[in-house]
Parts: sequence; C-alpha cells; structure tokens
Amino acid sequence: MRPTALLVNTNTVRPLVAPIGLEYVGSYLKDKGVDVQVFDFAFRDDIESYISSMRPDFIGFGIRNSDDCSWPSARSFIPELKVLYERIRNCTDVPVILGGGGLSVMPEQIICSGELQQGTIHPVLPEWSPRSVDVYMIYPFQLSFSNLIRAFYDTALEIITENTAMTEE
Ligand code: B12
Repeated sequence: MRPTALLVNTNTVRPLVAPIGLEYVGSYLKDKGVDVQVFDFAFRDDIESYISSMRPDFIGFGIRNSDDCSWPSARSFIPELKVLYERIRNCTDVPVILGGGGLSVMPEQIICSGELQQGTIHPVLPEWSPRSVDVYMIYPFQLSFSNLIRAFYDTALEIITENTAMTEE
C-alpha cells in the first residue's frame, strides 16, 4: 500500500499567498510514490476530524512565516503555531515534520528551543542550517551617537550575542 502524507499549511496571513514551498514538497513526495493531501488552515479549521478520517502515515507542518518582520506591529506567529502543532500532536502519534522558510531562518532561537532541549523535536539535516550573516547598524551621522541610538545598539548587541551563543552551543 502507498504511504500517505498530510501536508498542513499553517499560513493564514492576509492577503494569502499560495503555499508554494509545501507544494514543492508535495510534488517530490508524489514522485516518490506517496499519496499526498493538503490541509489548509487558511480555509478550514477541522484538523482533528480530517486526520482521524484520513489517517496519514506522516504529517508535514509548514511554517512559512514565524513573524511578520514588520514594525511597529512586530507580530509573532509562534504562539498560534504552537497551538496548531499541539492540536495535531494531541490527535495522532504519527511523525510530524516541521519545515518552511519561517522555520529555517532561525529554528533554534525562535521556534523550538525548549522542545529541542527536551528531545521532543529532533533536527533533521542539521548541515542545512542557514549561513551566518554580518549585521550592520547605519544611522544619520548628524544625530551623533545619542542615548536613544546607544540604547538600541546595546539591546540589539545583547540579543544578537545571546542568539549567536545558542547557535554555537
Ligand atoms: C517571494 C516572497 C514573498 C512574496 C510572496 C509572493 C507569492 N505569491 O508567494 C511576497 C512579497 C508577497 C511576500 C510577503 C510576505 N513575506 Co515573504 N518572502 C518571499 C521569499 C523571497 C521567497 C518565498 C518563496 O516562495 N520561496 C520559494 C519556495 C519554494 O521556498 P520555501 O517556501 O522556502 O519552501 C522550501 C523549503 O522551505 C521547504 N519547505 C517549505 N515548506 C515546507 C514544509 C515542510 C513540512 C518541509 C519538510 C519543508 C518545507 O521546501 C521548499 C522547497 O525547497 C522569502 C525569502 C526566501 N528567500 O525564501 C520571503 C519570506 C518567506 N517572507 C517573509 C515574510 C516575513 C513575509 C511577510 C509576512 C512580510 C509582511 N510583513 O507582509 C509577507 C507574508 C505573506 C503571506 N501571506 O504569507 C520572511 C519570513 C521570515 C520569518 N521570520 O518568518 C521571509 C523568509 C523573508 C525574510 N528573510 O524576512 N513574501
């Protein structure tokens, strides 16, 4: 019997974009003989009944955006992603594989540091981590290094140092 996969699109950010990353994964799996179905949280919410009637062998959980990368909204999607992940975890024991651009940018730091430490999530293909990048701070020289800029600089440095330490552990 052919294995079955359920690919879950968790991205509900409006205006919607097609889950092209998930579709690439689906095409690849189909080529390998896997039956693939897509559940899209942008259009429905009944994941529990869907899983219980489909009974997939494994689930791909797509994370396109971990946050909106916007200021001042600075909206993190992690709390709602965790709720969706827990809902799936609570209704099936099959492997759940996380992937997608929002996850790949900073997996340990923003998504699943606790779960990685507890061993409830395991990294797959750790050699495919994103390469590190240099960070620059540019400000109008007329402003000089004011207290406000100094406060921003210190906070940014603290966060980056903390995250770099986590990545290098
Ligand atoms: C094109 C693009 C856009 C276009 C999308 C156009 C469209 N019609 O699709 C536009 C300009 C509209 C856009 C908007 C936004 N974007 Co944009 N976008 C991108 C960009 C440049 C490419 C995304 C893409 O389609 N890649 C091609 C697909 C095939 O690749 P992929 O999705 O990564 O999928 C691959 C893997 O990740 C993996 N994969 C994917 N899903 C899954 C699932 C599983 C289970 C597994 C195992 C693997 C897997 O396999 C795929 C094949 O290799 C990325 C940056 C980048 N270079 O990746 C940012 C990026 C994804 N966007 C980002 C953001 C933040 C946004 C916005 C929220 C910005 C905003 N504030 O409005 C919105 C959200 C829109 C929405 N509704 O979701 C961020 C997300 C970062 C984060 N911290 O979460 C990124 C990473 C850019 C960045 N570095 O800041 N975006």
